[in-house]
Amino acid sequence: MIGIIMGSRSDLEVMREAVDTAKEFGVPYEVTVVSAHRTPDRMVAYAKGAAERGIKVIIAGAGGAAHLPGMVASLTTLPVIGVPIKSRNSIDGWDSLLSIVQMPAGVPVATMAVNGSRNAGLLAVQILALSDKELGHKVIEHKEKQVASVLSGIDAMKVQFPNHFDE
Ligand code: RP5
Repeated sequence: MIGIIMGSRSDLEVMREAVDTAKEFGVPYEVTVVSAHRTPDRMVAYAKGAAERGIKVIIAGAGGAAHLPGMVASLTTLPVIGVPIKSRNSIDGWDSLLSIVQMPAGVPVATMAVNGSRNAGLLAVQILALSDKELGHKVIEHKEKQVASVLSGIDAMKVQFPNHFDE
């Protein structure tokens, strides 16, 4: 249901969080390498065939001159979430970020933070949850857990700084 692709196997370290998020929410996913530069024909075949295979949303991570998310978005009507990767050929992540975020009008790519594959996974899950009630409940539970985790951190701080806490 979620197609997770990346420009190189070297991107997997970052993209693993998107995979882990799909697993955590029990959403089926496929994960593979599709390079816009090195395997352009594979990229076209992947993007054109994704919807037919049952993919509902694509997460595409790439570093450096990161054409993959935009090119894939140009070839499909599925929503595409782009993850700029700070790869070894990247200028601190800026090149990847700008390549992905600055899409011209007409071909949107939902761009995450640099190396933000956790949020890419969560956004994909939220998109799927629009038409899946059970998944929607899991998203709500996840949000509630986050609130509880922040609140317990605040309690810990109160213990650490008893006289310096403003309620
Ligand atoms: C991009 O170039 C890939 O997405 C990767 O982030 C970067 C480096 O690729 P490798 O040289 O490590 O294969 O196309």
